[in-house]
Amino acid sequence: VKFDEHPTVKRYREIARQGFSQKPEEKLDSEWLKKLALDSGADDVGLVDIDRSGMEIHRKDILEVFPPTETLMSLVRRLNPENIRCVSRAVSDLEFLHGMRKVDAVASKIVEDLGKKGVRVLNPPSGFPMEMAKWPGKMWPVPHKVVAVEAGLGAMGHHRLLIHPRFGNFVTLGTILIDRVATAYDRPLNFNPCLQCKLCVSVCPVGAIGPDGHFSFVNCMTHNYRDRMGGFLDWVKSMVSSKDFRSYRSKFKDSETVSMWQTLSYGICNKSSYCMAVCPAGEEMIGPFLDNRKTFLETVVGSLQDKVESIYVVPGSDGEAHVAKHFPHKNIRRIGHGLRASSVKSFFDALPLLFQRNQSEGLNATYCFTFTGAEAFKKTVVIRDKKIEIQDGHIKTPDLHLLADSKTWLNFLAKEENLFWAMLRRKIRIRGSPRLMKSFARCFPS
Ligand code: B12
Ligand code: SF4
Repeated sequence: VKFDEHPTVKRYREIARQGFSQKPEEKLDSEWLKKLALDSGADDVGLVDIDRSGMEIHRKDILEVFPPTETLMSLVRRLNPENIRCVSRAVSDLEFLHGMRKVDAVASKIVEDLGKKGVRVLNPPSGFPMEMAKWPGKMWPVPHKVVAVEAGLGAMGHHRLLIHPRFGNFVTLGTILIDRVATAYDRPLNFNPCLQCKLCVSVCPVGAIGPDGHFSFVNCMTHNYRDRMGGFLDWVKSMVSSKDFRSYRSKFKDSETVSMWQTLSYGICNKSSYCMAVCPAGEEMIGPFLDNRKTFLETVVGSLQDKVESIYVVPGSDGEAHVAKHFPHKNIRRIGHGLRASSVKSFFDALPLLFQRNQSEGLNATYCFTFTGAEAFKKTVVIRDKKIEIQDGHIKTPDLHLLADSKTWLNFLAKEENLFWAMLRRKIRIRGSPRLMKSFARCFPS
């Protein structure tokens, strides 16, 4: 068969004649693309070009998974607010599970249709699975909230969730990466649907959302993700370090073990997500809040605040202090967050995420770190006014200088190496007051 007569070559040229070809230089009509998304089941859609400044810090990760990306299609799928607001975790979890699956299914449908027309596309997961080999680092290539904001599908609320102007925050998000330029792109909204009512602040059981907008990633994750990722690691640790079933049961109630079974067998379950539940923002959501605020507060917010339930916190964390102060009727369960540094780099990357700002009250100190051995690093950590700052290299006069062999340090963090033994062997050395080291450790309970 002559090359031009080969069935594959002929078919490709046929498709190209119908208006679509695999030539990446041909633009895709944006209205047509959006209609395809809506017809496939999306509730809203927007388009973003990869080159815009809002995508700058995320571009490298996106291009790593799909180098030809030119256009990002942001997808919104509505959630049923009544399910999310329900005091039963099972009802709320079902909605999240379905919501995520639906947005992934919509993305798959669009990808299939575009693929048939010769357009190269990639649909990263809306949530899980994630690139777990990167744990405890950033495991997702595309930040759907950021893309949705750029696509004008909403703005980030006080609670750091995307609020759609009509549907409120009751949405799941997805993104499709496309190898073509589109004829037109969307722009961010010119207002933020967030009402600054701060109900999200008042309902979060672990105080992860501060009134000033501070977000404690680790306190949120420790409680909400009790049955996944770091919570799962903590469970494994509890199990293997128990000498018998009785000792295991002193750490895990039977209801907690079967909860883990449910997450593993049925799908991911959350312990809270209350910040999303109480948010009254969005044209189609605001009615009950505007019409009768008292009833809204009593029924939607109060029912979650009053609920008697287990709240998972790291001992000595701001989360633990918050539950004790604001929700004394809830049961504090002390656990580990499971985020163990796998390298000195990930130790420094994680410090801002793990920082417990209230535990640093009164501490104003500069720490220099020198790591040697397998990983050589010089860093400076400044803790001042309940804030943390990390710089490359050293400043001249630190309050404390820690010098350590990198492997020994990681073993110490994993509680597999005794600090005094490491100091005796001069694998870890401290120049400065040990009191400052203790204050440092208090800011990062594990
Ligand atoms: C990481 C993540 C989390 C983290 C951090 C949340 C955050 N504010 O960024 C945790 C575990 C705390 C979390 C919790 C929840 N999440 Co979440 N999460 C994500 C994820 C994977 C990426 C978020 C992101 O890109 N943030 C944007 C960057 C710019 O935020 P940032 O503040 O600069 O950085 C934060 C993260 O990078 C994170 N981080 C940095 N390094 C590491 C390392 C690890 C190991 C982890 C886990 C996180 C992490 O900490 C930083 C500080 O907050 C997305 C899915 C996706 N692929 O986009 C869903 C997503 C944002 N989550 C979602 C939801 C629904 C939730 C929860 C309600 C729980 C639930 N039921 O699923 C809570 C709400 C908490 C809150 N108020 O934010 C939805 C949001 C929908 C919406 N309306 O906005 C998303 C979009 C999933 C989806 N497809 O719909 N989530
Ligand atoms: S609950 Fe209120 S403050 Fe929090 S995100 Fe929603 S509108 Fe904004």
